[in-house]
Amino acid sequence: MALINAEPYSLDLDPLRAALIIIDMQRDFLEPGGFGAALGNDVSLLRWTIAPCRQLLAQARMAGLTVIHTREGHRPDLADLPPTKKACGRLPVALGDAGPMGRILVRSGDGHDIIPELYPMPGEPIIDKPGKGAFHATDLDALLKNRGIAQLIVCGVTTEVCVHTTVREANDRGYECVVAADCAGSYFPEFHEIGLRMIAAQGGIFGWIAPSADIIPALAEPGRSGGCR
Ligand code: TIU
Repeated sequence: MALINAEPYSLDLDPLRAALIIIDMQRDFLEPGGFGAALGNDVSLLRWTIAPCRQLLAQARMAGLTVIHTREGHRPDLADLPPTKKACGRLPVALGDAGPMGRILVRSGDGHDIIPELYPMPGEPIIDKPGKGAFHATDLDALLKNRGIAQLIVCGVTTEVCVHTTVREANDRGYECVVAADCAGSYFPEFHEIGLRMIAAQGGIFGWIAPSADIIPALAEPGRSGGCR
C-alpha cells in the first residue's frame, strides 16, 4: 500500500488491486473533424491532457498495473444508438454521418480510434461503450471483478461528461476512484475545475482527485515487480 496525497484526504492505493482507466482519448474528441468538433467545440482545448496522460500511462505500464482503455461509439448499424442521442444538438452533421475521419462516433471509423500518443498495447483491454459511462452496457465490471480490481485511477475526456459519469457509476459499484486532475480535460475549462471539485467535495462524495505527480510515486511501490497483469 502507498499513500496518495489526494483531496479530500490521502488515499491508500494498493497497486495490486488498482487499474488505470483511460476514458475516450479518441481522435473523435481530440482531433479536428470528429464528434467533439461537430458539437461546436474547440478540440485544441483537450490536447494539454495528452502529455501528462502519456507519462501516467508509461508509469502504470512500468509498474505492471492493469491498464484499460475506453472508446465511446456505436455499432455501424446504429442499433445501439438511442434516437435521443442522435437528435442531441440538432447538428448539421450528426452522429453516424460521414465525416472527414469516417462516420462520426461509429466503431471502426478512424475518428473512433484512440489517438496515436496513447495507443493501447497488445493485451490491454479496450472497452467499447455506447454511453457516457464505461459501465453502462459493457463488461467492464466483470473484467475488473475477475482481476480483483477495487481501485481505479481515472483519466481522459471529458471531465464533466464521460469521466464524471464513469466515476459516479464506479463509486456506486463500490470502487474507489482517484481522478488524475491534470490528465483529464474539458472543452470548458471552468467545467473541468468544477467537475473535479464536485468529485472531492462533501468528504469525497464520488472519489478523490490528485495531480498525476502525486499518483505516480504510489504506483512504484517498493518490492513490486513489473510486467502486465
Ligand atoms: N461532449 C463531451 O463533452 N463529451 C462526450 O460527448 N463524450 C465524452 O466525454 N467522452
